[in-house]
Amino acid sequence: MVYAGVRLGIKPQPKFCSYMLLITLQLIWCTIGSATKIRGVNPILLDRYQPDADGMFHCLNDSTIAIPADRINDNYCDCPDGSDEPGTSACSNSKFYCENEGFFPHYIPSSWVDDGVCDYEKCCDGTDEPKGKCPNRCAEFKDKYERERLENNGIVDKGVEIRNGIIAKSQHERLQIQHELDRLTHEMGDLQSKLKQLNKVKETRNLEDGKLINNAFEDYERNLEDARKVVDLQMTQHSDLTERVHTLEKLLQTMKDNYNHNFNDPAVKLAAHSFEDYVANKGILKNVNNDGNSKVKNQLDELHTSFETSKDKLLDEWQKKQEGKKSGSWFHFSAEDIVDAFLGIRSLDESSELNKQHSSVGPARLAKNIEDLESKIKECNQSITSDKQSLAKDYGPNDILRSQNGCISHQIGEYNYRLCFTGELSQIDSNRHGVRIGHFESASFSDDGKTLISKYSGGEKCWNGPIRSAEVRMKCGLRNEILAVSEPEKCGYMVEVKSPMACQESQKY
Ligand code: MAN
Repeated sequence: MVYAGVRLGIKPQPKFCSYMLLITLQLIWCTIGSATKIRGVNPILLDRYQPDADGMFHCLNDSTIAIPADRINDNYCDCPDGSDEPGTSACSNSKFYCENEGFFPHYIPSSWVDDGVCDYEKCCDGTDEPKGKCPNRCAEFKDKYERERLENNGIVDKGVEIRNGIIAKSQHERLQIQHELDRLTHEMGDLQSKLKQLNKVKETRNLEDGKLINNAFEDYERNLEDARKVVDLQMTQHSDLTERVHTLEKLLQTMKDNYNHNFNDPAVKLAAHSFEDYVANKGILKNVNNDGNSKVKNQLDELHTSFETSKDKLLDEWQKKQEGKKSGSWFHFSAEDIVDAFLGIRSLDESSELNKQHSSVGPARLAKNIEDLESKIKECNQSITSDKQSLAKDYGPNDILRSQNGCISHQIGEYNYRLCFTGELSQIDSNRHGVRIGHFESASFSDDGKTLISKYSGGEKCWNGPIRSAEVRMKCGLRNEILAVSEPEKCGYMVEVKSPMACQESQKY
């Protein structure tokens, strides 16, 4: 069936004079402009529907198939591609073009044509049904569309403004973390070099302590040896004298016992009486006993041995302490340092300089200062690691979510869903029992730029199922709100959210 019943076969006549040609072309133009409109055909394809010199139409997808032009839209399907029936429902594979003048044109499946239903969603001009059945509503649709468009663009404009503010805040926070990281890295350098200095002071002091132990014992040993020599000499002299006294006493005793009284020798008599007095006052040596001397000698020997043992023990302990410190400490001197320190070349010189600086600090204070420094370094290290992790984290395009540490929640059915944008997403039941759906992981825009998708993973394991996770799909809106939550797969959730974070200029139309 031919729409409007008008069809003209027109062929330009190239050999006419130019005036006639101009008039003819104008006529032809007018004729094509009005007469060749064919129901269901997109105007850009109209020339393909003009009959050839023999009055034939060639199927669009196969020009070898030709049918008389009056069989276009005759409600009988001739072309395999259905192109001969654009304005009827005769061919199931044909498409009907709704021009929707003043609004957006659309194609609809040919089966919708003349089926008694006004398909206004696609065909606001009502041309999919016979004339008079569906009044043209394109103006009304256009108005509605315009209102929605303006509203959308207004929201996007404001949303983009809010989003820019959020981005600025996030970037400011990023900058602050970067500055803090720089400061901590600098501080770390200082702390480490201070610790190195203090450890060197301690090391040197320990080395010197070791020497002092040796020196102290050397002195003791030398003194002990000298004392022993003196005692030995004294004892020898003492034994000798005792021996001599004993001999003399025995001689005098013999003299006293055996002298002849009849000789009346006054010198002998006096000597005998003096000896008697001497014995009466002091007694005489019964036998020579040197036990006391050997006791003193033994005690000196014991003292020497105990000094030796103590010295060895002390040196052993000191040695162990030194080794324990070297292996237990996270900070290591280079082999060169240690050798130099032992040889007393470089490090000892440096250290004595350092020692001077720290000379007023006692060993306990020094140990405490080292301990404090080590714990500061540990803390500093932890902060550096956490700042680095934070800077490396994916907070979405322009780092937008970095500053978004707030939460929103919404009751849907039996559950209350709580979304902390850069934290946890959880599902709380009516008994206030919460289940963690996931932690914020990363965010990015969908390919069409209309949705900001943030992912939450590592939630609690589902009974007989996977570990919970979710996708939060944010669309442009002026404030953060949860619209809907669904569970398309068991324990795999989808949360629909409105947020200015999802607004982009490209969403305007
Ligand atoms: C809870 C909720 C549901 C989930 C089931 C799985 O009831 O977390 O969302 O589907 O557990 O057992």
